[in-house]
Amino acid sequence: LYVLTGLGPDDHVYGLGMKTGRLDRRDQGYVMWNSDTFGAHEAKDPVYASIPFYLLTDASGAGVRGVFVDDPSDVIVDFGRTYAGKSFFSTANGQAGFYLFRAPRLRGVMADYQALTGTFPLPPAWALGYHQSAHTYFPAARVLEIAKTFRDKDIPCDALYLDIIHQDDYKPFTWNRQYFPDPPAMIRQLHDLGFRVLTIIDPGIKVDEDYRVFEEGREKGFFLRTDDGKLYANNIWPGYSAFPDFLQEKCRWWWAGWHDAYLRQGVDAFKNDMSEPATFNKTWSMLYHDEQTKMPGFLEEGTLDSNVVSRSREFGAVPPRVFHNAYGLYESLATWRAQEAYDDRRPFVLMRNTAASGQKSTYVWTGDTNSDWASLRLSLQMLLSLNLSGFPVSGADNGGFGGRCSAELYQRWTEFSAFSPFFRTHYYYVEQCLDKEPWAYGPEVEKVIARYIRLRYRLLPYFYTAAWRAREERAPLLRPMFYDWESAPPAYAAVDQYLWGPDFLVAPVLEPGAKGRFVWLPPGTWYDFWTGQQWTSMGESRYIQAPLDTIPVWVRAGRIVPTMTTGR
Ligand code: MIG
Repeated sequence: LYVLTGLGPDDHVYGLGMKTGRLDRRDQGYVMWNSDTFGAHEAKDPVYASIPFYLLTDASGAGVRGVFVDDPSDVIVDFGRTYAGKSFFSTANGQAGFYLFRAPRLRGVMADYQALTGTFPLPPAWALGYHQSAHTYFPAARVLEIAKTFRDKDIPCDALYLDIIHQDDYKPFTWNRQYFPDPPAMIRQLHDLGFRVLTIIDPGIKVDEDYRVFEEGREKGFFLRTDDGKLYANNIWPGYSAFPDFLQEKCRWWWAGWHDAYLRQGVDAFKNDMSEPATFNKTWSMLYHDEQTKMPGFLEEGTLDSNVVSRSREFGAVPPRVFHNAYGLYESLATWRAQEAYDDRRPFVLMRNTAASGQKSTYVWTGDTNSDWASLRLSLQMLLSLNLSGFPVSGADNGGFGGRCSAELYQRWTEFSAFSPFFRTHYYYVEQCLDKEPWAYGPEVEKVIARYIRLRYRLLPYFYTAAWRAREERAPLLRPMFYDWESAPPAYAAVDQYLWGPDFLVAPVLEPGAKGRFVWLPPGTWYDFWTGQQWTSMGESRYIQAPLDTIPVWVRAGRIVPTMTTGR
């Protein structure tokens, strides 16, 4: 299927969720193919998630259009990159499932898209607090030490994460008993200290006859097979591994059931990783189907081989090219269901890969970002775009995942993350990577980091309410300026600032060494959040001072900001 449409001279294009490049997708082209892209830079495509929904607007007030290509295969979209003045999408799948939207305003198209594909569930309140995570949080003593340090220092924090090293030999649903001899006891202590505990779950199940998850899955026919009916395996963290066929509903229920042991031990929620799905053996060398697009045709990241077949009662036999982008989405349904079936908690599933409609069972983080300034800027773009694509509760690893984060970047990034929807620090363990606990950079930096974490909690009643409203209104939580000022041309240029919820105007500092920055103050009256000074703007740009410990923030006049004390 190949659909070519005109692109007006003044059209702006937004959407596609987590993608690189500029927020305005005009003159850019993208491939939908969920990929494990460690350290993705600004020009890398595809990355982790694929949401083939986009919006077109020319800011004239003549109306906003939307396109949703309802296809989880390797859809290509292009907005004037290949043909000047023309936009197209194409799918190799040959399915003709696409939807066109039209509404007077952006918000109408966003609401209609979500009426079709779903609206995010309100997360548990703790999910909107501060979270701390690292690849290196083991053994139990280290986890408890981090938890106690937060409490000793009176720095609020709601959740700690255990990464793949908590497992025995990287086998999902097991514990490394050397590092974690008594998980329920450790989790009880963490609960007593006021933390939620999340564990990571990867889909790769080690091929090992002494491993019950593998044995059971094989017996019941729940793993993906090759086209000649053999069990399929590829190399990933545990070594050769089989992959659940999540398109089978029965397989999802079975997978959900394996979470019960964790839940009984006290685990509160889950992070799902590697379900692009990622594999270590690089397999498909050539994928893209449209030579006219001039898209780079090579896939650099490993995934399932092309001879794999999903076989389910629901969908029949489906090749991986077709189900690829939906694999993680179907896994998230199982992870969600496990929590829903267990008790009356609000489920929480954190994932980096997803597809359209994934918003019903997934909160998104932007994957393995670098600790550099370009990645901070890219993260803002990705979060704004996810917010325009139905995924408001999303965040980037605060400070970046891999690489050495400078003290300056760590502070600026934290200032931004405190005013983003999902606020979690997470980092890698390689030697080149510095620790990123709030106190890791010494007392001067700690003061700044702690101040922003505390501020986040002070403002939680406002932001939790904002989340509820975003759900009711199917609106973004991180709002690009043009969401509210659709007919003001500067709003389309001011993509390095945003509204956090409906009433906070935030202009993060995104450059090293900066002592301030230009901010477009939209028409109206604004209160400087720090000084209370009143600014009335006709819609002009002003240079605003921003010393290292200060992120420029204003509150809309005439609004009430509910706050709370944290007892700290
Ligand atoms: O191949 O589990 O994005 O958050 O810490 C890397 C280890 C695997 C990638 C995830 C990251 C996680 C890491 N994982």
